[in-house]
Amino acid sequence: MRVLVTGGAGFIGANFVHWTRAHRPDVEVVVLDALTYAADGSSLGSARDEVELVHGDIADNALVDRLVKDADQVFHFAAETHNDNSLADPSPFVHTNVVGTFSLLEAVRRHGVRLHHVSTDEVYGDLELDDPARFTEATPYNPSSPYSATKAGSDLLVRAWVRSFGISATISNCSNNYGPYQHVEKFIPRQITNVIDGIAPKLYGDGLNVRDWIHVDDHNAAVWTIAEKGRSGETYLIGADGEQTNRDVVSAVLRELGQPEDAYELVRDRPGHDRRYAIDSSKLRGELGWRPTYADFSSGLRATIAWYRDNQDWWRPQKAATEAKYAQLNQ
Ligand code: NAD
Ligand code: TDX
Repeated sequence: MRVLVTGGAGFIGANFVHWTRAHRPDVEVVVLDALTYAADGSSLGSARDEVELVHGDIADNALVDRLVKDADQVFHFAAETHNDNSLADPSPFVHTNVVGTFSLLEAVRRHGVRLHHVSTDEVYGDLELDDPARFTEATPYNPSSPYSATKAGSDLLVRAWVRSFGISATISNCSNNYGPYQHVEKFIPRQITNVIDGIAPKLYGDGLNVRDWIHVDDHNAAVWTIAEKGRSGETYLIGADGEQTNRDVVSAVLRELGQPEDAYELVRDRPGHDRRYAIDSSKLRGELGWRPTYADFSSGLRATIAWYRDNQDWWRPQKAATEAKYAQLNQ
């Protein structure tokens, strides 16, 4: 079996390639990645010798056509993914998330190749802190940011291509991921690397926003489960019951690195900042039998902190430029 992984040099995509080599050793992997600021070829590590890495844009129709034609399954991870960047300049988000997904859909339609589209719980908007409800597959779409709006648009394109053109495709909407190889612009790596560098972690607003954390390996195991056992045209929500306030996450990072747990700074809030995300993953668990293996967020977080402490060569080259960008936003 030959799979095409878009965005395989990014955070979740690179971890997906490692997961695939460990758990599906007979699968041949081709990665298509534009190698944007968010990518790092070194995240593929030893897999670099066994994986074909094609440097290109998912919106390049001719290139995508050639790669899809030779694949049995496409896993579509490539996207512009950072909300703060989407507020500063939405243009690459429309290009990659909407136009790029369109280009892939047309190629899988031409060649009859199955697609798994990787998306986010942010398409559902947000919940109040005290709302007993969680997102399900039936929750109406209500995205808040340019990032989540373009992801919502891409999900709807996939649904329409299934219904109107009969392509074979599944969709997953996952909650916030953490783990190794995540860019230092994102919340958890930013705060771990700040504390390592003696800088106070930065909490947006009152720091009481809630995210539902899942380890990246649990996400990727779920993606394989859905691609292999899921029904075409269906959406599956992926989550591991990992709700935490941002303040609690930062306090845990500070504690683990030997600092007072309130040694953080409250900074300017993100415009349109979603208050809370929470996933009900009963459908995935009940229909397909998936279960998370990192059920305990604090032990997964501890392992992630250790990874950033031990792999400073990986993140140092990005750190100063990332913090300079945040300084301009007073964040
Ligand atoms: P990331 O930003 O770390 O990586 C994205 C990758 O896509 C990078 O390697 C980048 O070079 C590549 N890319 C960007 N534009 C491209 C283009 N035009 N053509 C080809 N490649 C391009 O992102 P991530 O956190 O690994 O997210 C992967 C996917 O998972 C995204 O679709 C995202 O929406 C989804 N998702 C992420 C999370 C999360 O918490 N990070 C949660 C749910 C869903
Ligand atoms: O310095 C920070 N301080 C802070 O308080 C940063 C970078 C973030 N935050 C807050 C904002 C959010 O409430 O932490 C939370 C997490 O922020 P991000 O890491 O930017 O993630 P989020 O906006 O929740 O989106 C993430 O999860 C869903 C990914 O970036 C998306 O790609 C994914 O779809």
